Amino acid sequence: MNVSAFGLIGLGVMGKSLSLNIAEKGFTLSVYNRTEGDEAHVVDDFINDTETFDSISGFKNMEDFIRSLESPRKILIMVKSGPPVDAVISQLKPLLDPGDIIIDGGNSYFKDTQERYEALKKEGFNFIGCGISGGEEGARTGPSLMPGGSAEAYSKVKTILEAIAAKDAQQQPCCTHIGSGAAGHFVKMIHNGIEYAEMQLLAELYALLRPFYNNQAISDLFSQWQQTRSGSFLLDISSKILITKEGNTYILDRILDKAGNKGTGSWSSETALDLGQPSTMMTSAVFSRYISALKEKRVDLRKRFNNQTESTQEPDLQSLEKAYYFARLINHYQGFELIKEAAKLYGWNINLAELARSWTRGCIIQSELMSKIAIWFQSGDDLIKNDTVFEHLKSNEPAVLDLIQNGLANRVPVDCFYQAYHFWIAITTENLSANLIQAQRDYFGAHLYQRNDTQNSKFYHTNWLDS
Ligand code: NBP
Repeated sequence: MNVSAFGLIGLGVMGKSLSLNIAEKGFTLSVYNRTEGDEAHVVDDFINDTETFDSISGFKNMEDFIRSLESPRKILIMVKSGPPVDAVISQLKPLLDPGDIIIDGGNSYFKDTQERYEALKKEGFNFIGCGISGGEEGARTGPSLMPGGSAEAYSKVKTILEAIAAKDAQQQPCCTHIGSGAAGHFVKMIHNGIEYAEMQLLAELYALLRPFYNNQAISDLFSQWQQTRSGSFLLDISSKILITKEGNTYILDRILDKAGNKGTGSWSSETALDLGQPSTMMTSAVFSRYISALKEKRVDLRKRFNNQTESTQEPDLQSLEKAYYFARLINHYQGFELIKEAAKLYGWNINLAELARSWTRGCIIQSELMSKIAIWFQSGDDLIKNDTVFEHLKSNEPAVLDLIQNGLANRVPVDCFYQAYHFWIAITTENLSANLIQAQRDYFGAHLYQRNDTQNSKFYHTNWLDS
């Protein structure tokens, strides 16, 4: 029997597209999907699909699938995160040999990945948690890949992963070994956290503009920005979404304003809280989605306003673009700081310039800014201290203030812009009011405080009631 170079389990949206991408790059591939219930025909349908390549062999029996793979076996699991991943791993283990490589390409929570990595290592198997971004289209034509696990295991799958990945402006693959253990799934999670805030900023701009401009005009404005430093995949698709019609109606105008989520934004936010990192923008973007979900309550409360109109002050378009770039700088800064902190804690040696480079194509947060960040990281890993970044933030503070004031005047919530501004003000303030917090803590709980009139780092307590 001919053996395949690679195996893939899970012919869902992503699995099918990745399979075609792998085959197109000239690798022989075995694919497996379970055959429960309605899924009995999934493999046959895929293999019979006109686009399917001869180099793909389909299997409905796991033993046959495993036998069809060359050694060491390299198997990509593309199933939903959580229990399905463990179910597939349990099915695989008795059939595998030591040294075989399992890759989880789903959006798994990084702590699950770390546990699986350690447990499988003890049993002699290699496990790579690989973040994949780009959606269905990216998976088919070239996603951004974020593989973790051991460098040795990565070296055995590098050729295939790099072949299917998107290529950056210099034709280098948007795939780099991120770090050991769960590093790959960790950075994918933060990628999604950054994505949440990037999406929310665009939604807030749309909210500020729509009382004064129609969809076509907002789309035109976004298209203009697309040609500038503000260009990005998300800006581009937003510009297209704004003018897509169903008959004579814009589809956007018919979409209920209740945002869904699959949890990666809240995972990122929880992680920021756990690591003591002020990732305020992604967290605010998550909360904005949660508030949007309270549609019935919003409709109910709104009725008490007697249809009073609110938007009267037109926003200044130049300020908007400057404020947008400002807020995106803060968002990316916060995201990369969170990655740095986790890398320190978990002992991952993450090359930030390489990571940013691998996000310049193929993924949802690819942008002109990301290309600049990849270069800026080559001369230092503290983005906010970069002269260009700092000067931009400093000089565009008034534009963000202007945007926020416009939002407040028109009663348009702009939480994410507000968080960017607030963070910038706080991070550049020498004396915050936390001395009062420390005093309160010491007053009611004897939690101690440090003093600013000594050079030592000792902690002090005051008997407040006796003073
Ligand atoms: P789909 O829901 O389209 O496909 C999931 C696949 O998992 C199906 O083939 C399903 O088989 C299979 N599966 C499940 Br669910 N439980 C299984 C089990 N216990 N044993 C065997 N197979 C099982 O998901 P998708 O959109 O392709 O996403 C897959 C992963 O990739 C997810 O973790 C997702 O978060 C991640 N991801 C998705 C995107 C995207 O844009 N969609 C982007 C990046 C990452 P069945 O056919 O029998 O139900």
